[in-house]
Amino acid sequence: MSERSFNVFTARAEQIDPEANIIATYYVEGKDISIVEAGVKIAAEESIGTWTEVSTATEWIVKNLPAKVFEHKVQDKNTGIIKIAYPNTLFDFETGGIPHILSIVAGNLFGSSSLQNVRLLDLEFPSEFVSLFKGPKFGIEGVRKLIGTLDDRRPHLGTIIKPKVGLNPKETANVAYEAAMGGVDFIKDDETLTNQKFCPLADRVTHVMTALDRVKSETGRTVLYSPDVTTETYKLRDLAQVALDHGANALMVDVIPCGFSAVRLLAEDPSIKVPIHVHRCMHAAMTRNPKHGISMMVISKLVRLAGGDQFHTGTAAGKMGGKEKKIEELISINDFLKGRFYRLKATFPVASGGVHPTLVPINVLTLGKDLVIQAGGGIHGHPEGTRVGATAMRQAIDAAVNGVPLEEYAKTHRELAVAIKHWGMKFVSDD
Ligand code: CAP
Ligand code: MG
Repeated sequence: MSERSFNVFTARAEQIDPEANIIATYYVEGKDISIVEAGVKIAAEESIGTWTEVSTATEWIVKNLPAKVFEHKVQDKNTGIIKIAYPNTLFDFETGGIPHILSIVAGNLFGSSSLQNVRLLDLEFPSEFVSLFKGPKFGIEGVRKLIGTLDDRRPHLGTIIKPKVGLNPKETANVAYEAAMGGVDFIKDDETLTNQKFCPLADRVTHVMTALDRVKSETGRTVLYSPDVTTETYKLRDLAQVALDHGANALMVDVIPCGFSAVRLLAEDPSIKVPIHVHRCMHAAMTRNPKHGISMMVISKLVRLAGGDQFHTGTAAGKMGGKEKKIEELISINDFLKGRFYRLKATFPVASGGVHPTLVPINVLTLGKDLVIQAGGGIHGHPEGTRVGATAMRQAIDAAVNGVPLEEYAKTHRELAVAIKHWGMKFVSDD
């Protein structure tokens, strides 16, 4: 690395003002280069550099625009953690928003031939950037107010209509009615269902909401239903309107296929007065490899900025994810979503995927009560059907929040006992 590059693309930590920069933390593995050299390559590529020196760089550019490596921690030879400060002047926060940020902090660098691996671990934003976002419209408190759990603050129970696709609108509504009568607070479409011919969105929402209105009149309970409006950006607002016009009291969108801006478009629209549930399908293409890609912490920060009211972050035990999945990472992500982040409301973390009653205690004990515990197969796969399956899940939640061992609670709660007998007490861990 030339001395000039070192001087242009590095700085001492005390020279970096977090209010004047977006700060990115990366895990890097240099190919026969040190992590500082790897960091300089990233800083150059993502700010003013390219693979060779150019005569056209003006004094102003070199003074004001370079990204700077300002912290590094070697883990092993050419492997370690670096922090890079990207000056606010590099961006137009108002126009560029999240897409533009990502084109820089998560852009060409992933393909650099100088790096064996690189993973974007975290992003820290200046208040100038965060102040442009409205964030979640409802947040945890707003969703709890809709469901009526502001006082008892138990975890919410959600379900995913299963089979994930194929039911017609009436059949979908029957499953929704049974799940709601069994005790679920929240019902979502699966991430692959939108407006297919076998279950058109408008019909589905009409039938499901009629069923949930019946639940309301029979039990007094409000149950949210989030139809999936995942579609092309230019069609998103109209499809969301179709769902709202037919009574939807929540909306769902797949953030990775649609983009963070799709979440923001729905969340920041003042005429959309329902919570936004955000599914993360496709995330594992970026998050699964512990050495390369983008962390769930980064994705979670962007979803909260964009305004997701509920977001899938994973389970303490379930079916998704692999050996690399770390519980402490999941806890830190959920703590971020629930914690203070400038003035933005909190986002409800969702634990879903392979969950059934036996797995409820470990998820509640590990992830806390400000949690949406979701089960698809774990409810609709109960030997006595959906309604009993939902009741068994609610019983497992009650046992967990009251600190009663599940098998003890099952002695006086038949639905739970049948579930435990069916799935066993050996919980399915992610590994
Ligand atoms: C869960 C689910 C969700 C997963 C996604 C599924 O169904 O509907 O999409 O929760 O995983 O299709 O697997 P089950 P994550 O309850 O039947 O597993 O929440 O980790 O993104
Ligand atoms: Mg699913």
